[in-house]
Amino acid sequence: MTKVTAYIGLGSNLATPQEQLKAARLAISALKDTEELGFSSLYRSPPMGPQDQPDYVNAVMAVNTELSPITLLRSLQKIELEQGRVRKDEQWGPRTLDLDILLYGSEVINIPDLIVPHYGMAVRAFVLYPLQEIAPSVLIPELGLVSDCVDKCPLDGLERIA
Ligand code: ROI
Repeated sequence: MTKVTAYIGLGSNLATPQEQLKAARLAISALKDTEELGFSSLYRSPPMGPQDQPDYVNAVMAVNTELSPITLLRSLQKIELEQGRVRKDEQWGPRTLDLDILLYGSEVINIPDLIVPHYGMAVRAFVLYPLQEIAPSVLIPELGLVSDCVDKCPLDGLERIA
């Protein structure tokens, strides 16, 4: 199998978000045929969507992986569940852990459970700014350079956590 560089978005706004992201980072690094290449700073961001929920902590992780996109997705969903994620009916409600495949090499993927590049990533400050920190010159298929997307994206209250 060939190795692909994938970027994963991490988010949490329940149950000590910084600890959730730390645990998720370890779990992702421990996945079969997967190694960590980079991890951004942590960022605090006001909730996008319903406002009656806590602020989020967000980060982006780069990995080299031999897992297929769908196997990577299922592995990330397992980690979400292991860290206590409960899927509720509310679409944009609070969550202990959200792991999204943002990019998988330069592939464009559109299958029932997985759309890559992640929809909305080009306009979400809490995705673009951490991604830019670890991969400023990466190309988002069909959207352009991360750094160009950042230039068009307001911070929306995003703050790097010292
Ligand atoms: N808002 C922020 N700031 N960060 C997130 O990770 C995040 N994730 C979500 C929704 C509910 C859309 N809002 C978010 O899934």
